[in-house]
Amino acid sequence: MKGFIRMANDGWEQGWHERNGGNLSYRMKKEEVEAVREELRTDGEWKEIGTSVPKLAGEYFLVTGSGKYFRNVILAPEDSLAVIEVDETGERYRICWGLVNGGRPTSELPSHLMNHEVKVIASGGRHRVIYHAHPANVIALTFVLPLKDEVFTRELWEMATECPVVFPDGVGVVGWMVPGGRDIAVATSELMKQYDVAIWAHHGMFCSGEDFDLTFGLMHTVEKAAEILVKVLSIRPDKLQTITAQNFRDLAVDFKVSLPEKFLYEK
Ligand code: 2HA
Ligand code: ZN
Repeated sequence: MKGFIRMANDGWEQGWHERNGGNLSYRMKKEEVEAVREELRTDGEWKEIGTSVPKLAGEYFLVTGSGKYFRNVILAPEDSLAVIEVDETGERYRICWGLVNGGRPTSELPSHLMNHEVKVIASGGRHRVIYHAHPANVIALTFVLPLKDEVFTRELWEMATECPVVFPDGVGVVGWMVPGGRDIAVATSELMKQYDVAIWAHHGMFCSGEDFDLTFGLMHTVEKAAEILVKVLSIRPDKLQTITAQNFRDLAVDFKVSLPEKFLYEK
């Protein structure tokens, strides 16, 4: 709970969560559920998730509330956050704790849970955090770069030597879609099979990770690279020099990461 609150507040302080923007979810460990079992209600009404996540049957999540402000999480977590339980079919959830003044879990619950399901499988259960934010520089780039995974990945990698080490699998991009529903959840979770980062054009970004440090750090690294790229493009439209495809291959050897060749095209 402390880690979740700190991450929410750090995101607020970064300026990624205007008003009620963004949402965060954490898949609780069995022992964490047991440690707070006495606090968990079992009389909540079962409600439709709006999609199906059978691999998450019986799992508990700590999530931000719909319409709640990240800015307020640190002041009143019991008002801003909820613990929810997914039913045995993976179709419904119920609120077990929090949202003391009413409300429901994040409007992006279908995307969060479908991403969690994909990541439980892809990471062998290690990934537990899904984070959605509205960082300005990544959003700005979705107006000027082609909305292609290869272009975003390569341009972001070039902006800081550490980038390909932090997100060696690259980033995926979803064209503009109506948020909050199943369609954008399906498109995002499809990308999450390959990537830990999915960018929503003209909206924001989703990151997945094992814990709060890694997931916040991933969002921070991608947004920092985007900020540098915005500055570079603002200073002059063409780079005078950059990190080359061969530089990335050399880096991959020393840093023991594998960088897919689809991102190392000749320009
Ligand atoms: O306002 O960020 O995508 C919450 C959101 C919806
Ligand atoms: Zn959003």
